[in-house]
Amino acid sequence: MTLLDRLAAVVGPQHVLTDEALTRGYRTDWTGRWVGRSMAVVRPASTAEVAEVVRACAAAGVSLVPQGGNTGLVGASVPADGEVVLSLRRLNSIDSVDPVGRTLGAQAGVTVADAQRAAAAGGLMLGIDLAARESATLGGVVATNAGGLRVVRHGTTRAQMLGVEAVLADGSVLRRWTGLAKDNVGYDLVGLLTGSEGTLAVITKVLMRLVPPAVDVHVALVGIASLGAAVDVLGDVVRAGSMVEAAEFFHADGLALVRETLGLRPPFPVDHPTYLLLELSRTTQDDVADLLERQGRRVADATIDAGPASRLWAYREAHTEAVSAAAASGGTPAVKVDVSVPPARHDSFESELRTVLTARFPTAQVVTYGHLAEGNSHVNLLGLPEDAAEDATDVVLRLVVQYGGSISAEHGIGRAKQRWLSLARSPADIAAMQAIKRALDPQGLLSPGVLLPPANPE
Ligand code: 2HG
Ligand code: ZN
Repeated sequence: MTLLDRLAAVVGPQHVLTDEALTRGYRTDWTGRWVGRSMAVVRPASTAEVAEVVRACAAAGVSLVPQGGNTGLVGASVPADGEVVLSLRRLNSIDSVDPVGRTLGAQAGVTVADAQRAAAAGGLMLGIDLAARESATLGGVVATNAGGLRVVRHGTTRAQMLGVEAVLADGSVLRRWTGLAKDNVGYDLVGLLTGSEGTLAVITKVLMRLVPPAVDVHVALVGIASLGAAVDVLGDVVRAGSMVEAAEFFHADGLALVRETLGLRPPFPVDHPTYLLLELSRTTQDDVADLLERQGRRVADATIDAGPASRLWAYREAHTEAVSAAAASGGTPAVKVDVSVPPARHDSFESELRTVLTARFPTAQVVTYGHLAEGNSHVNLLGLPEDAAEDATDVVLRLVVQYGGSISAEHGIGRAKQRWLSLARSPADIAAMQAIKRALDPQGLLSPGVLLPPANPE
């Protein structure tokens, strides 16, 4: 029996896709920058089927790439050179919402938006939110330790994790599923699999904590002179004891792209260099207005809406789509570099970045936006010649390191940043990660070339 026959026997022939046209969407990442070859796309419907698929691939010595909603931006969810794509999207049921223990248990292919709706129906909230919520899956956000819009309030995905079920490279099923806030037995394998980018196991189920819902929410969009001024305003707002649910930023050039793509009206009568979007809870319109009033001339203009304030959020959330539309009209995908720096140095980092990049790559348009509280800039480069992508990424990442920042804030390393790992982690650290990889996946079957260099054959 060939591997394809065996896979078809496990999941049903209609769930083993080999046709180039049918597999294309699974082989191409969201940015269009990463397009790979795949032996087949396999779509199991249960943990048992995932385990069988992994066992069959292991026996045949064929590598696998687990994939959720395929919204990742670093090439980690698509194959490179013939790997089987293991799509988890059919594992899409929510097992439980426990309003007393405040947990949600769900299969890996449940979308973030569906999990949010289930949590809300139980009177609670998922601590994770991101613009790709309707397509991104829980397994994917766990595999990447995604950040998103609510890290300032609830932390990253790792901070939401109570348990996980995952299929290891030998087909065995690891399950940590107590749901207890206090459970201190042994190594933190749940934390380890969170952010492992598909290299250590295939996540099949997740048990996440739920948080109290944000109430009396107001959103302010603030026009401001600089990123530094935005950091200062946020600092004052935090020190005033306000409950900050989100703090985002973008600049005039990004807003222009968003307005063009979505056909939106400008938020203010005049443009401002930078915009701060603040979401606060347990507050009133008047309190938010007073808070901003006290900022004096730092705040050039502001508009406040009651939550969910989708009209104001659209200006920030549509940036990814607007950049992608602009890149498509220019003919090359944008170069996307997700980084973080200490917030106090964020403004000088961005200023120096623009200077350095435009001096070296005169045709580049540098569009940044991101999550202010974590000093997290999404650096998007348009108008770069395709052969300059690596060099431009190198310039960004080296500057980030000089500023004491991280070369991956929330998107992961994937294939995109693999060659820069040693900028961010010491040899001893990388050796420890490689030892873990070898212990859990001795054949190097899972997502080869993602995060770590592919293992040398022994
Ligand atoms: C966001 O914050 C996402 O909108 C995507 O992390 C970032 O488009 C990007 O570079
Ligand atoms: Zn982001």
